[in-house]
Amino acid sequence: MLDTFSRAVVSADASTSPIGGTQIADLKNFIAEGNKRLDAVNAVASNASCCVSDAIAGMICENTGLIQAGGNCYPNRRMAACLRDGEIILRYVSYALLAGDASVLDDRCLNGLKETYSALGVPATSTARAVQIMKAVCVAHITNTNTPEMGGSRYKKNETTQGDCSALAAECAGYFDRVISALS
Ligand SMILES: CCC1=C(C)/C(=C/C2=NC(=C\c3[nH]c(/C=C4\NC(=O)[C@H](C)[C@H]4CC)c(C)c3CCC(=O)O)/C(CCC(=O)O)=C2C)NC1=O
Repeated sequence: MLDTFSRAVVSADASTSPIGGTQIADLKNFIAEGNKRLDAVNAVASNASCCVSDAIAGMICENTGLIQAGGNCYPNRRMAACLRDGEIILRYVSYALLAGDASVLDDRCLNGLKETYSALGVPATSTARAVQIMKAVCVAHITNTNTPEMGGSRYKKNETTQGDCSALAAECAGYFDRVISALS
């Protein structure tokens, strides 16, 4: 797996060039925004169980056939596997966000997942829907725009310094999009 720093080294080495001015500027920015990034990772990780259960519940609400005989979340053994997969995906997205690089997500989570799912009959469109909901939840938590209306009884505001986290929210959204495109 790579992070922002090792990625800069690999790219430079591939063209046998030294680390140049623009890479240094990018790395400088990565360091300068480091505390923001840690807050964003914390916003995702500390709301993980709420995020996963909300996404899987939402997916099932929209398609109750999933929990009826013949559905891929039936019986409870499959429901548990689905919740666990939601947690796994969210965990690897949070690692990618910490590293500033998607390789950990690609190599350790997404590699071969589409094939596993099609072999087991796990429906890709339903998985994509759950991932979309997790994306919306995480973007709201990173930008601290989650509302009591959407959070219900589990509403919790993150205690962070206010600032512009739109770039980190977009980066995180991109990792979720990567999951969806790897499965479709
Ligand atoms: C390291 C990374 C990693 C990943 C990503 C992973 C995924 C993964 N999910 C699996 C199963 C599964 N995954 C699901 C998931 C779902 N079913 C649905 O209807 C929903 C759409 C969806 C939840 C969102 C289900 C139900 C199974 C069990 C399928 C079965 O046994 O019939 C399996 C087969 C083995 C098992 O049941 O544990 C793997 C390998 N395992 C890993 O170690």
